[in-house]
Amino acid sequence: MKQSGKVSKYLLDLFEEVGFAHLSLVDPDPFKISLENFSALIKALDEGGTSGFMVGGSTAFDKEFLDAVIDIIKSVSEKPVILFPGNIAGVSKKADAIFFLSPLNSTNAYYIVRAQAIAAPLIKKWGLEAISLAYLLFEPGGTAAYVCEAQPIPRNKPEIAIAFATAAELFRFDMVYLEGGSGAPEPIPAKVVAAVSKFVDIPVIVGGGIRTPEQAAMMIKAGAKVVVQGTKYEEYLVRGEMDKIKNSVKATIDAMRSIKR
Ligand code: 1GP
Repeated sequence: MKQSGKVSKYLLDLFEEVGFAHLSLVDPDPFKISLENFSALIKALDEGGTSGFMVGGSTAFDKEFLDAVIDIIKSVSEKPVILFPGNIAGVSKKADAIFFLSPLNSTNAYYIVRAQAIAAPLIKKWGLEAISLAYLLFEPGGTAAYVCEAQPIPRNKPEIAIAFATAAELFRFDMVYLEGGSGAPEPIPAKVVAAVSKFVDIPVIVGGGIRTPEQAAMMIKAGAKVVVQGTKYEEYLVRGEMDKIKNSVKATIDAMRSIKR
């Protein structure tokens, strides 16, 4: 991974000093979340020890809502906000960086490179830090795989995951994301994460269906450098169970840390 700006340096320093990063994903979809209690969610995630925030999703693009979400995060936390766009409308200059991502196992050139090409000149003009990310979607696929017309990688085929992740490395992507799908019933099997992490030299991010501290720790043990969680905390927000969020993140990070001790 190249150190291309402040956020990549921040992540690389975390990998070096702590061994991993924990990113909290917020889907700026007004049909999914309301801004009531949203700053309390961010504060709890921050105090629980998350390393930063990813903002993005596959559906409902409301630019004003996206900007409002970023403003709230930045008013509550000093940790970086990284865009995780599902389409062109997921880009905002208010963020600290963008995961400039390509779903390599999509079957549609629009999602692989054409949307990114349309957004790229503006991203460069703004000086928004771009961290290139190969995005690999696994079965059962979920909304992201459906929307970007992916052919999801079978969960029992580490060799296919290795093939795509190695292609990402040879293309000089900064990182590779193994995506199990937001809200997936189970995370990607640890043995797939381990096989990919062992074979490629670029940092591996894992997300989708990671709910328990043990599952998160298992991903770090398997060699992932970043664990992403979204649905679990969004559910607390929707149910108004704000008191549970901070301890839940803290328990997750403690479990991940115990692997590195
Ligand atoms: C989705 O991998 C992320 O892109 C997070 O997944 O919402 O299941 O935590 P969850």
